[in-house]
Amino acid sequence: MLEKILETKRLEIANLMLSEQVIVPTFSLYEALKEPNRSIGLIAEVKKASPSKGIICEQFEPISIAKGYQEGGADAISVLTDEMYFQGHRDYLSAIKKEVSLPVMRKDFIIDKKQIDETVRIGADAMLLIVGTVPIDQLKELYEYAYSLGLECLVEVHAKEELVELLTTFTPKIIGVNNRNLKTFETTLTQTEEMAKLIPEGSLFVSESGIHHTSDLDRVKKVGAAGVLVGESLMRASSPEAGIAA
Ligand code: IGP
Repeated sequence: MLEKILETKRLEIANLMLSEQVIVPTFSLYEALKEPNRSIGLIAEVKKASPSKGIICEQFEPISIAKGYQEGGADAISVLTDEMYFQGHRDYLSAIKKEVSLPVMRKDFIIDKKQIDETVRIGADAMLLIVGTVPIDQLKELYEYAYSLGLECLVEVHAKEELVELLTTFTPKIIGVNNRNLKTFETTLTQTEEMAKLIPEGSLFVSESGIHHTSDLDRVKKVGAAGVLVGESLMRASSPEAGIAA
């Protein structure tokens, strides 16, 4: 699946057109996670669909969802911009950025500097980088390039080996542990618990995917997660605010 997605990205990159204007990032994801509204930071995700679940949200109104997240007390917003597999759009991010005063993170498969040039033009404050999508040295270059433009990165890993490889090359300020197994699509918080021990003191870490209950928050908080990234369970709630409250 990942290979298929990356193939699509390479085609998109070849056809990418950039506008002149750069929008300077305004809100820090790092700071938001460091001083969260609750005992653990919440990055709430605007996500219409996914390859594993299909359509998650029928009545998809990205701006009102993001506003609801803000009203509900989220610390940051994540917006899927991949069109082909997640039915996202970069215009959703640009529109949301204008309406909320929280850090907005671009969730996509970023494997080329050109996409980072695009990311600062659509109005993101932060973006996702995924270990395993490009060789680790290249990932480091992308990370440094993003920061040079004022964009923060959440660097995602799926396995212990990936985390070890990452940390021998560079130490991201924000590390995401994805609880989803990319082959089976199953999620388990054991993933976060096992990798937590390897996260360096100076980095914040976020537990991503498969978070549904307050007991899940307690579990990942206990092992030191600064934040969680939640998509599906908030998207399926009766309203974004109600989802966060629950
Ligand atoms: C959210 P969930 O299980 O709460 O919907 O997961 C988020 O972690 C997930 O969307 C995600 C993702 C990604 C999506 C994590 N890493 C990379 C696309 C690409």
